[in-house]
Amino acid sequence: MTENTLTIALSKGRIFEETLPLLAAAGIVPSEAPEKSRKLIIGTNHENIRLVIVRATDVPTYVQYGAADFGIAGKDVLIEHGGSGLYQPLDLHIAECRMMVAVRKGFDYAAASQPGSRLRIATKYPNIAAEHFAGKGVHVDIIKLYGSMELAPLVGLSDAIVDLVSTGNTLKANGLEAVEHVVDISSRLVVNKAALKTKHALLEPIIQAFGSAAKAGERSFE
Ligand code: PRT
Ligand code: MG
Repeated sequence: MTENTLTIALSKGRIFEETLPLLAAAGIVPSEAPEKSRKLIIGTNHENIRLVIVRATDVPTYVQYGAADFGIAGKDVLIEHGGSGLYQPLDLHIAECRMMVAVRKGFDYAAASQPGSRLRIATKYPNIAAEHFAGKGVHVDIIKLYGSMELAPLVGLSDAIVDLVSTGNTLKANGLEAVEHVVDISSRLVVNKAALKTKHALLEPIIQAFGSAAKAGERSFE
């Protein structure tokens, strides 16, 4: 791509939905909704700005390698990925949730998580989980899963899970309960470090507009 074009990496679903108002604040309107289209590259009302629709966990990779100039990714994804090659100027306060430890209702987590004890943890977030339990002095066997973590304690795959919780409905529907807070999660703007220099004139007003819109959104929840 040339220096006067911009490629933005976004995932479908909640991040796309919650990013639309931020894009609008920067004067950018996608020409179609990714939910309704099978296209992976979506144009906008600006001839030189396009969106690429990727898996949430792939957003940092596209931005790191410069295949996208910037993108929006959850802090969960960014901690697991590591921040290399990425400039993270803004917390956008969208797609907010909490990373929690959860267990089957009735499981005595307090007793099972004493320093020196050993737990089996199923999670999509092995790095975050390992660091959390290392900090508590608890030994863990981590079982990496790619989805539906809630099933693992129900069928004896693990003692506990480390997963994201927003309403708590998924845990409740599966007879699980959150027993420990790991980290608060929200989505961040991530910018390719080289693009920040070579495309500064194009990027700066968008970063400014996202920043103001994110702050305004934050105030409206107070
Ligand atoms: O779904 P897919 O496998 O394609 O990818 P993904 O799950 O990584 O993407 P997506 O779009 O579901 O999530 C994108 C980002 O949204 C995540 O990286 C988080 O930063 C953020 N986010 C905010 C959430 C949630 N809230 C959330 N509740 N991501 C996932 N969940 C899941 C959670 O894992 C659990 O299964 O929703 C379920 C719990 O929700 P409640 O409301 O029942 O508590
Ligand atoms: Mg999902």
